[in-house]
Amino acid sequence: MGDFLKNFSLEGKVAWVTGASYGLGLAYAVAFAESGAKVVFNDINQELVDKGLAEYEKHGIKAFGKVCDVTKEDQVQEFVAAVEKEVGTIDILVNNAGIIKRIPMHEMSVDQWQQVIDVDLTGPFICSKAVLPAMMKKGSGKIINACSMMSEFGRETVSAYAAAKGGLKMLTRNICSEYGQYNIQCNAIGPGYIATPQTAPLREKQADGSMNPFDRFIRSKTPAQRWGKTEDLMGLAVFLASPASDFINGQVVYIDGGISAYIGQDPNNLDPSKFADIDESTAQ
Ligand code: NAP
Ligand code: GCO
Repeated sequence: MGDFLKNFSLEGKVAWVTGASYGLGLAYAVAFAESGAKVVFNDINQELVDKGLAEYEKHGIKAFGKVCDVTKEDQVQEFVAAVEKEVGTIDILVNNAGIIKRIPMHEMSVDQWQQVIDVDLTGPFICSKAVLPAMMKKGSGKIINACSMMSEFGRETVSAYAAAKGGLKMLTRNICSEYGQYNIQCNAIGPGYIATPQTAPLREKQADGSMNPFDRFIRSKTPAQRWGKTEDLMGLAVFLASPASDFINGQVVYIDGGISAYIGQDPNNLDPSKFADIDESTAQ
């Protein structure tokens, strides 16, 4: 095989994944490490950072982890300075940290709204702003944002999250527009419905042991009739972090099993016996 595959290597790169103690962030970081990168990550408290370090250790990865709340600019600036001192300049940033609050909008408090906007939209602004100067000086960089189906579609009870993820799509396009001249690419991953702790409530069985109606709904909207697994997204994350994607900029790449292309079928027509069951213990 020729040298072409080297375009997908992250050898010698420093990759920062925010909120990466578990879930999609952990999967992205493991993929980056296995592609040659040095992985740095933050999470909201030491317990989660320790949990993440242990998980990386299980994968044979010596990660750099530190407590940092992405909504606090002083903590983010301190984190970036510590990484630059102890690991090196950050080449790749994945703005993965995120929260969701599922509350009917007319019942949502401004404080609840603001918490979601702060983490899901202002956090990516703060973290991107912190890494851009060094990327501009270096003349290269990759910023990957965690968009969502809710960057395109709405649904009941997720108004703040949809507004944040819609805004994050435009922030992705604006970073592309303003910093492409420095050979910095900013794109977004747009996952469908992936089995992680964030979506676990949507799969919880009902009191009588029957399937959660939302679980059945999402399978009826997905041609493969299954939820995504975190490993389904690892290849795209490495691609967008690698030189192979240097001419892709400002794009949201949807990795949703076909949800955004499919009108869906009657949930009552589904045959649960054909479902590829999710092992919730692995839906980390
Ligand atoms: P998750 O399981 O909820 O993990 C999110 C991580 O971010 C957690 O470790 C969380 O810590 C951390 N975090 C939250 N607030 C933070 C803050 N202020 N500073 C630093 N870290 C913070 O989420 P996920 O399912 O892996 O999703 C990861 C990203 O992809 C999110 O942005 C999500 O919106 C997006 N996404 C997920 C799906 C999906 O189906 N799962 C689909 C589309 C997009 P705590 O445990 O303290 O909250
Ligand atoms: C929800 C889910 C979604 C997913 C994801 C879909 O309540 O509808 O949590 O928002 O997290 O964003 O792409």
